Amino acid sequence: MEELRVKFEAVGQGHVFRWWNELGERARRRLARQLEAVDLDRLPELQAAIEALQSPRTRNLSPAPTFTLANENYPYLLNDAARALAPRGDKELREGRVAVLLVAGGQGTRLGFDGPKGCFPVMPLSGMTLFEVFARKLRRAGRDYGRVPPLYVMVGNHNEAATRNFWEDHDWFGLQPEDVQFFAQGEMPALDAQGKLVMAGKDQLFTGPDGHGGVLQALHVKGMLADMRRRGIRTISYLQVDNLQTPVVDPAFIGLHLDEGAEVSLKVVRKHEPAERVGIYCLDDGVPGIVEYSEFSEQQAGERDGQGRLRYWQGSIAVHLFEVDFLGRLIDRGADLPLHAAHKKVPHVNDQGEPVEPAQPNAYKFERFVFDTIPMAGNVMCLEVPRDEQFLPVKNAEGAFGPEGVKQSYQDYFGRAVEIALGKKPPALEVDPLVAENARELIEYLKTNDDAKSWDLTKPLHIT
Ligand code: UD2
Repeated sequence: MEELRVKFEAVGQGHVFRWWNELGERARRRLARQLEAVDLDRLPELQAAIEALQSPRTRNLSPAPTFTLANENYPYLLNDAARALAPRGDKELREGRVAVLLVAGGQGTRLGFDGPKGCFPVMPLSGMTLFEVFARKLRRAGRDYGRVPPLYVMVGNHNEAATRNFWEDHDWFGLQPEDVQFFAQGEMPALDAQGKLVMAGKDQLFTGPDGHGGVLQALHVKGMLADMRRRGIRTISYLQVDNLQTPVVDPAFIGLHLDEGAEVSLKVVRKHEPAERVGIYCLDDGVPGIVEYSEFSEQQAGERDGQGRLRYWQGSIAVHLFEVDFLGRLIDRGADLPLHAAHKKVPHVNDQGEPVEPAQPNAYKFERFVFDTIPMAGNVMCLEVPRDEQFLPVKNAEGAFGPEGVKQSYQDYFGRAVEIALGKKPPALEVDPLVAENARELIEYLKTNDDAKSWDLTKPLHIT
């Protein structure tokens, strides 16, 4: 213990032992365990991340090349090149070389939901949860491609048990338990304005999830990358748990990715306003990458081309493909993704050891972003996709990306498809992901289903 104390004091962090003498045996052990896990050599890296937040570096940005859509109107068409490559993706799926990685380790603070975000009841009529929507999409992929891609779910320490129990209580939503794996990401401490580690209790250091970029280390440390290799997986389809409308696997996207020899690929949508809170795909000193919305200047975000269109229109929807070999190479060479600092409200204890819930941001939290792998990739492919077909995230408690806004957009989107196929749209609507994942599929299903012609469209319609 003395050794640990000396180490912390040497870097000006001796305050973490402030209440040591008052603590009982168990509390001491708990604190010691936490402190042993802190890599003090990394404190300068945390400080550098705070400095980068306070004085962002000037970037030499330019727009990045992107495969665009042939037709932006409804219903959308990918350009011929993209469509022609779908069979290649299809083959990868049939041969079992694709896995799905769902990141669900965030804290969902903005949504204000007390539980893992994936357990949020999102569907307008049945109240089906996000996790079940993803599981059903996977079952559907199993039907389409003859095998279900294995699912890896990244959770945080704070929601690991709740997430596992939820899946178990629901019998893995019809998936095979051996095809669903959960693994927890790492944690990072927080620093206050004086650069001191924040204490959440007299016997507890504050730590929070290390960002979705923590997935790189977690895949390795928790043996998931090895598991993927054992199963013959070459390509990972990476998704965020908040996006209700994303396909779990997309053969055209996978086909293009392979044809381009990309190590990382991403999907973008056209930003509908300069201030939209999505990362921007662009070139930074000629190198492709995503610049997070918080790190993009207002002036740059608003730049327009000769036709008045946003110069930086490529909003990332955080859907990626990663080659397993590429991630393995990053791990082998000990590559670390950069840390990003954010000024946040962090619960802590005051000088008297009493708990404080701050009303204003009081400390810096640190996260790594998975898209910082993009500049490290040998080749990157970016594909534009239709916004309302593939991007409908549940982010906030209210507004367009709040539960009500999302349910409305969802029903508007599928409602238009019902109207095209049956001539009228119902007052409320839900489509089982096992039936159709997007409007094109729904129109096809309705046009070939004779029963549909006799449905009562004056009442809420639940297509199962
Ligand atoms: C993310 C992207 C943004 C944009 C947008 C699209 C970042 C930093 N920004 O913004 O560029 O593309 O999504 O929807 O990603 N998560 C973890 N562990 C963590 C933190 C987050 O698993 O430690 C998961 C979380 O569960 C969620 C996803 O990552 O599925 C996104 O996290 P977020 O809500 O913090 O990202 P957001 O909406 O600011």
